[in-house]
Amino acid sequence: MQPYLALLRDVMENGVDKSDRTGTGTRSVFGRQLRYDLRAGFPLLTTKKLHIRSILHELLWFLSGETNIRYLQENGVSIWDEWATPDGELGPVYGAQWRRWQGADGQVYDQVTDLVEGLKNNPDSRRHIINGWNVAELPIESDKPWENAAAGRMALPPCHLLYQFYVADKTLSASLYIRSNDLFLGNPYNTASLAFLTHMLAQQCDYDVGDIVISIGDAHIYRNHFEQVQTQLQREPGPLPQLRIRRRPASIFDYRFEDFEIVNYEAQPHIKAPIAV
Ligand code: UFP
Repeated sequence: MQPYLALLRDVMENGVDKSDRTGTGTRSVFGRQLRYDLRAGFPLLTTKKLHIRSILHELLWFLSGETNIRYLQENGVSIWDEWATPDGELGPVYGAQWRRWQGADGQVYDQVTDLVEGLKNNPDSRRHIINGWNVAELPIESDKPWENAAAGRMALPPCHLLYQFYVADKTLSASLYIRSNDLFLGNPYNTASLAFLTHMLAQQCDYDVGDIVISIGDAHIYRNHFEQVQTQLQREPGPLPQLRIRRRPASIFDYRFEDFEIVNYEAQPHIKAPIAV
């Protein structure tokens, strides 16, 4: 996870202090890229224990096309609670765009099904894309995000918005564009989530895993995370864990939480930090 730690240092040393929507204040740089070779191990932070449960349940929830927080709550995941209506609705966030992008012609597009078909049948294609940035359904800027969901708009515009996949030598690589990334809390989650998704797609298509590449627009550290970042930078990273997937489900939509096992994950203690809403 050296690229991540180097980016934290880069932002602390070279970033610009900038105000932001949440009123917290950030130190920020624009345009950075992180690359991890999945063959070298599963890219989970070892300098701070991560909550793998939330990451995996959220990814399975995206893939199911769900946009109500019910499934997450049933599984003890609260990361989306702040944004939902009293009925738990979030409007057409990630899952809806991935599985049910509605065109102006009324046709509904399942980007994940199309992606898997394309990866299997036309691996050399340069069009293996999942796009979450559906302009017509973006939220209207508001200090009451749940009003957007109630009006059929996304409660939040996507942060991880453009996925592209690449096959060469029967090896699958993935690239993700994140327009805005909370480096202390968000980025390690986003990295692990992309790694899980890439492993799942590779298993479904009989490919090996290659690299994941994460490109970030506004890469920021919140002011109230500076101390935690210093603590983390003083820690020595350990060897990466490995991912074991216990069975091969019938499709990309049939994975269950219990199918995944992270082995040899030895991380240093969790570091608490407030989330900016
Ligand atoms: N954020 C991430 N990763 C995510 C996600 C959110 O880092 O996957 F959903 C952070 C980035 C930013 C905030 O700090 O949440 C979103 O605020 P904004 O929409 O103003 O960029």
